[in-house]
Amino acid sequence: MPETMAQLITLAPKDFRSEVKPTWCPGCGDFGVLSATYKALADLHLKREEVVVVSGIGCSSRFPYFLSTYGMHTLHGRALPVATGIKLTRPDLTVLAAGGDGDLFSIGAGHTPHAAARNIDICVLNMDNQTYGLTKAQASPTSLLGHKSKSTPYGVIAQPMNPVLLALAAGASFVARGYSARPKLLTDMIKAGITHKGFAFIHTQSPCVEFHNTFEYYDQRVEEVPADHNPRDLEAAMRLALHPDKFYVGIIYQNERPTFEITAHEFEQEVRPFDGAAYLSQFA
Ligand SMILES: Cc1ncc(C[n+]2csc(CCOP(=O)(O)OP(=O)(O)O)c2C)c(N)n1
Ligand code: SF4
Repeated sequence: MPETMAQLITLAPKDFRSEVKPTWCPGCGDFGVLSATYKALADLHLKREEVVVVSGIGCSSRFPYFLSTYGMHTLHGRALPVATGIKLTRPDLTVLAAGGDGDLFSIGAGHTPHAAARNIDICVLNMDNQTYGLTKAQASPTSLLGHKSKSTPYGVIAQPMNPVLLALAAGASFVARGYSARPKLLTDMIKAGITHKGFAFIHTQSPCVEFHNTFEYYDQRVEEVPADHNPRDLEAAMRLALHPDKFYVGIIYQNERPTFEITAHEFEQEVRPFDGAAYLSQFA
């Protein structure tokens, strides 16, 4: 088919489904994030070969299998360094990183704030179910105080991490929240995050119906970001993130600054032109 004809074809959400049927439990919140991603990619008129989805390990990290785009299921906690490498090498691609609260805030917690600070242009889909679903429900860094699990039979005694506050404090240039049970809003957040030039962090409450079903809990607490909220105001964004009872969904913060791949490229070109032959001669 001529290139021009191929360009005219717009893919439907179903075209982003792979042949692999999701292995998640029926009702798992991650289905909502996956459908919203199919819809967002189709709405943005992206082609399958223009997108790479990278993940770590966990139920949520099975994400790349279920998309017909390029994908990489890496090591536990290592989605962001791999996604960063892909974006640096191929800045033309849309790079998504998918992972759970464990993957991004336990074992991968060393990478998340640094990727945000660098402002690498990738979009992170964090599916937070407040537990380690894959390994059968140990407590995670976002489990609430008192949460009983196999690893905390008397209840969690540590304060939970606040992923939205952490992303804001680390310097993410786009921070949004979604909820699996609100697919339309979640699709809009994913579209906005992909379109944003810089590190986009989308925190989604995505309940684990098998071990820690919090749908009812979040149904009672989820509220849209107030209409008069200014997403460029970092302090106002932090106040929303810190609200003790409400769980604000929508764009919490957005600002523009140079992305890491552009700064790195300019550095290579202007500050330290790379002499490949001289570099290799050190190892001769
Ligand atoms: C190096 C390493 N340590 C531990 C594990 C075991 N492990 C697999 S998934 C997981 C936690 C997953 O939790 P989360 O990222 O929240 O994903 P969920 O399954 O809840 O979607 C752990 C501890 C592993 N696979 N590799
Ligand atoms: S164990 Fe929980 S997180 Fe994993 S697929 Fe089942 S419902 Fe989803």
